Formats: sequence, structure tokens, C-alpha cells
Amino acid sequence: MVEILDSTLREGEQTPYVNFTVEEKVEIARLLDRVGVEMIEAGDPSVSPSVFEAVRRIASLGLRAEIVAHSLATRSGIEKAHACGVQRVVVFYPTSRIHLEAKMGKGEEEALHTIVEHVRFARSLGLKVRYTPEDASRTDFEFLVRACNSAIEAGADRISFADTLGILRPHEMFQRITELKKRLLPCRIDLHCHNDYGLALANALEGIRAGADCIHTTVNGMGERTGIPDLAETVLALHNLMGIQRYDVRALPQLSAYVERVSGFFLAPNKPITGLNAFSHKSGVHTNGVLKDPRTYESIDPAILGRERRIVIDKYTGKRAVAARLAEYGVEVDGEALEQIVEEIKRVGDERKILHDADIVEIAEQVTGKRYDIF
Ligand code: HCA
Ligand code: CU
Repeated sequence: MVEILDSTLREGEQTPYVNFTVEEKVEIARLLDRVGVEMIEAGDPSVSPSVFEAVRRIASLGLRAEIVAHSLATRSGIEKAHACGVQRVVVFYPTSRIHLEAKMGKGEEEALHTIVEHVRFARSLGLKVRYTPEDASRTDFEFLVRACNSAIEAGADRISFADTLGILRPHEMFQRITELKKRLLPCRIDLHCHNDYGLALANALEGIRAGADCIHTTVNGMGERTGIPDLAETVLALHNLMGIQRYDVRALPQLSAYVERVSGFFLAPNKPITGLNAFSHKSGVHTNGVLKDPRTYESIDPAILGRERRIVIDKYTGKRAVAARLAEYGVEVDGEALEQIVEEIKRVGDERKILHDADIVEIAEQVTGKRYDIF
């Protein structure tokens, strides 16, 4: 069974200039629970008092999702996670040589010791443990296997394969997870894929195909640098492309819009699923097709998300779309008049003017010499 862990409240809050209030985090957690994600990564309680408070509040809500706290491999970090009342803690500690040498100033043996000690400590407090080998994708494979198996022996039941810099290509992700599955002791495998080359979701899906268990997401794809897979894109890929229909697809647009508003992190119009243009059609060829049968240019029915299709009228648009738009206002035109209206729309469009519906009706009035009282 494929699972989703949403990390909007942890990875997502690592987006430059994004900070949520405790109340906003509680609301986001509730909306995530409505979508039905299996795990919510609520934050690293060591970051600040407000992050601590948010994790504590969310852990006490009684949500369906398992609530997870993130922590460096330190006793105080794990103790704080425990004090928040979460079910699971993430112990993260890097394994790549560059991170160990340049950042931590530690050797591999020392790293193994630290990982084991802190996984054990977390287990001794009764917490479930996920171990994250940070920068796993750039880690010597034999050492990665040793680090993960040491963590599993110490009590971790999940490993997060972190492509921290988003450098893998999908076929490489498939190979790595296939190998890891052969070499790791029994555990579940999470996929934490960064989007530096725009490959995060593709990598996650290949990891799942190779037998991994869980995809990490954030709402609107937020996170360090270019973020990680977007929750809505992930859910729709599972829902439409893989037939996994466990999540509440309709709850996604509201969640995305809420997070957009409170984060000030605005969506690009071409953002899949939740972006303004995701269900917009423009050229004459496309609009003609969609008006005859939406399946010509829509693989996703916007209605399953509670969204509506949008036909943009400008110089690319043909007669059918213009006639349909005017008909919405009770204006019936055809033949010569319709052709003249489309011509005028093309002329105005060439001047790069944006045409609102009122402008289109006005053009129809000019052409037909009639008056349409539409507003
Ligand atoms: C980071 C840590 C992390 C951890 C991922 C995970 C990463 O660098 O901030 O716990 O699965 O990308 O390695 O987000
Ligand atoms: Cu990350």
C-alpha cells in the first residue's frame, strides 16, 4: 500500500520567508487529515517555542494521521519530540562523505555510533522511529546500507531515502530502491525527493515502482530551494494514473488555496492540478475540441476537484468558443455576424489587450447594431 507523508509543516516551513502561526498549522493539519494522508510531519520542536507548541497541539488533536516530529540526532531534540506527545520521531543524520566531513566534522564510524545511540534513545522513550540518512543519494552505497541496517537493528522501523539535493534521475531512483530493498533488514522505505531538476514526483513514482512504501509531499510543493513533490499532484497521479483512490481529491483545492494565502507563496498559473491554467483552454483547435467533448484535451475532469474548466477568449479562439461564450449571456449570433465578431476579437487581441466578457459582448453589439442588456 502506497502511503503519503505530508511535510508542509516541517519541510514546507523551510521555504524562504514562509512562517505559519500555530493556529494556521492546526488548520493545515486538519485539512491534511481530511485529504487522508497517512502521516503528518508537524515540525522539529527544537527549532523554536512556536514550532514546539504547534507540534504539541497537533499531536493532541486526535487526527487519523500519525503525527511525526523531526529531530537531529541529539538527546535534547528527541526529548522535546517526546514531550510534544507525538507517536513517531525522525532521527536524521547525514551519511554522505561531503556532509560528514564538511558539515559534521565526523568520520563514518562516529556517525554510525551517533545514529545507533539516538535511535535507541528514542525507542527507550517509547517512540516509533524513522531514521533519515540525509543526502542518502550521494552516499557510498555500502555505507548507506550499513547505516540503515544499524538504525533498523537499533529499533527504527522506517528509513527515509533522502535525495536531499534532487540529483537522481528516475531510472537511478528505481535502481537504488531495488538494491536497497534487497539489502535492508525488514523496514518500510520513505522517499524524500527534492525538486531541483523538476524530477521530484517522477523520482518518487519510480521509487514506488521499485517497492518503496511512502512519498513525502508538501502542499504547493514548498520546501528548501525548489521544494519536494506537491501533495495535489501526487494524489492525482496516484488517483488517475495508478488507480489508488483512497484520498479525498475534493479537499485538495481548498487546502492549496489556504496554504497559498497564509504562506504568501503564490502558485504559478501553470502549476498542475491547482494552478489557474490547469483547466484552461485557449486555441481554436483546443476550445473547439473541449466544447464538443472535454475528454479531447482533459485527462483530469476538473469536477472531481470541484474546479471548473475555463475557456480563454482572445485572438487564438475560434467561432465555436465565442458563440458559446456569448450564448452564456443570452446573445445568439451566427453566420456573417459571428465571423465579424471573431475577426474583431483577433484584431483587438493582436494589440495584446485582454478581453473580458463585457468586451466580447460590446464587440457583438458593435457588429450587430443591437443592444444586449446583460448586466
Ligand atoms: C534537510 C533534511 C531533509 C530530511 C528528509 C527526511 C532532507 O536537509 O533539511 O527526513 O526524509 O531533505 O534530507 O529534509
Ligand atoms: Cu528535504
